[in-house]
Amino acid sequence: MNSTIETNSKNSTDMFKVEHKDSYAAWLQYKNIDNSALSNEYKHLWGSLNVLGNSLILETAKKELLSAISSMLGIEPAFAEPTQANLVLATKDSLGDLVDVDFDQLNDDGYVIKTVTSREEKQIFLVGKRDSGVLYAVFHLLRLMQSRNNLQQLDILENPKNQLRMLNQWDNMDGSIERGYAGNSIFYKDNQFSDELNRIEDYARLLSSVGINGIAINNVNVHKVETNLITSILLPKVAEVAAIFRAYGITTFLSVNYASTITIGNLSTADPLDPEVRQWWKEKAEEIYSYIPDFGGFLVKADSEHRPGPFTYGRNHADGANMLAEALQPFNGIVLWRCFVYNCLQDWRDRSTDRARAAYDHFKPLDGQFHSNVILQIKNGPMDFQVREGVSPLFGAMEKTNQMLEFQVTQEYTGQQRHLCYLVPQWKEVLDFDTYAKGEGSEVKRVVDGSLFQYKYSGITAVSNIGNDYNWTGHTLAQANLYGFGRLTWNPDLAAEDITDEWIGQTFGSDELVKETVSKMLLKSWSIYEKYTSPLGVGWMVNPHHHYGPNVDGYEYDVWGTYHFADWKGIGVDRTVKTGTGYTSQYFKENTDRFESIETCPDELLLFFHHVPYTHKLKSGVTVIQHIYNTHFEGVEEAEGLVESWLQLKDKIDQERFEDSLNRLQEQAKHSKEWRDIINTYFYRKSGIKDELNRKIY
Ligand code: GCV
Repeated sequence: MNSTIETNSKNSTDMFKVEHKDSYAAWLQYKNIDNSALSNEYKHLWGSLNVLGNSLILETAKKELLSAISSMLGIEPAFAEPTQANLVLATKDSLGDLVDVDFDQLNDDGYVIKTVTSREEKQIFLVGKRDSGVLYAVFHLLRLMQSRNNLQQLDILENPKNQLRMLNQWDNMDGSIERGYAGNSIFYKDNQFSDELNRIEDYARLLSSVGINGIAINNVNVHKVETNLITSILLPKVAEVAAIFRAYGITTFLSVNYASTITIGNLSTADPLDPEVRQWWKEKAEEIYSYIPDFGGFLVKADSEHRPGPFTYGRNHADGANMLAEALQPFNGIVLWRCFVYNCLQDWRDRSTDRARAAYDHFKPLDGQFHSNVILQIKNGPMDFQVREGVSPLFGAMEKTNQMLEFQVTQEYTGQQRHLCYLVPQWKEVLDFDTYAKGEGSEVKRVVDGSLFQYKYSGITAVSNIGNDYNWTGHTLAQANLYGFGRLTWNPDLAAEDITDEWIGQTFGSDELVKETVSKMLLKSWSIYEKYTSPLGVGWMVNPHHHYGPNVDGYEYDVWGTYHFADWKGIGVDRTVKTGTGYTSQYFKENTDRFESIETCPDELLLFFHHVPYTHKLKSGVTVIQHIYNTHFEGVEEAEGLVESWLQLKDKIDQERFEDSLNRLQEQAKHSKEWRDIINTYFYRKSGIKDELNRKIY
């Protein structure tokens, strides 16, 4: 079976490139083009090259282009004068008057790709406002080539919709990854930095190819060892990693321990209003920037799940974030302050404290109090990356405070990369959710791209799903989640189907059966996973702590709690204003009304918002209990269908990727039965209501 194999040897990256070539290359396959007509056509277009300007990123762009062309076409373009070269790479500053580009239409990372046919030879210009745009243009062109597009006449203009397009690594320095499902960290091993820098560079290539421009390289739970990342002991190593990412247009950030002043600073307090504490952070920022002049800033988890924070000192989160923001300000650094702040030890019987309310309750009153270089980082839902939950009502609720959205690419609650669960459709629903913050058309995507309230900083980030497995993501098909996250972050308006096709074409080639089959599998997989796991938005029902496998009453903490409030009569969390926790009032009126009423609340979120009897009839016409039975039977059948579909591709995909995925799909199909049986039995015993179709419930 694939995957977490021993990767301790120094040369594992080099070995993977040879022995696991296709798995490792992910979507940057650059396979030889064996269609000779097309290959000749491309060769003619790529005969010569000129790169105008000098910079690290332009060097990267050239390197990527040359290696891809050599691998796909077996040629090395010759150098030619800018007026003659088939391919010209240039920035606003270096282009001169070679071709007409309206730079006012481009944002900082934007680019154009333009064919000019007026000269003797056809020329293709890849022009960015800055060098990062040129690199993105190169990856765009290579995407087109990998998908075997006609490149005769190109006229493309692209701007990323989001300014910050980031990933968060939850990697610890001992080499483990919190919620990692693809081996160990590529960054650290045995409390040291890894010396396999080429692996990090290959990761940078993958990220840059989909437009990612920032990365926080350590876990938001910053333990003792990682607190030292901001000391002179480890900063030289952080700088080495930052240099690799810099060449790919990616800025490096660190997660910091809020109480660093105590842990490493010899102070007795971390009170954000204490002058000594403030001074300590200012000096710390200066020191960090002396190693990494373009350091991005700090990512902070405070007052959450036992992490320290300003509450200890009777201060609020604006006090905490602003202290760090002040220290970073002189260097243009930013603070990514997480809103995942809640009391994990709360007793759920006290219905006035609803975890879903926490982020809004803590942060909304602070709107306008944060410095301009603070961004609030908000998880897509108010709970915790469930297979289905409401969208966080904090989006759009803070007109005067920069916001960014946090997704989870790593599949913590969605099958841990042992089950197929392609999350692009879920993310699209979140991005398209209308907050009504400024009336109709105030979708989450417009909040976090900064356009709704003209935020200074904003964007989308996510917890990464990669590790040191030879295929990066454990489940080969989970590579699609990383790809899709990047593409969607670049442009949230891209259709899920198009992103999926792009990924398949580049990863597996252009065979129609492969394309059609894999696309269907991916696009249905979230719904399949939802069917056999927790129903109708209620969430959880997973084993506590590791979050894999069914456990209906599973609860994390040593206090009273279930997440679903099921008894013999009914199930669901009453979050209404009228009779419940009042959470629905945190939305703007249109959504409050929609979710508050059982009549208008969408079926798929019914149990997230309401406690109802098992006999309650859904809009679909079936009762809640019958829905639970039906979907759990269907989910298993469909999970089995995924195996059947994949088997059709046996001779069309290389053996390793075929078998790796087959093993995982088979495990999923088997495991889905366990889910079905445990959930169905639990609710049959609880409710005493039989399945109308008399299927066997164990
Ligand atoms: C990094 C959930 C996860 C934790 C994670 C936390 C967070 O609770 O289970 O592993 O901690 O979210 O997002 O901070």
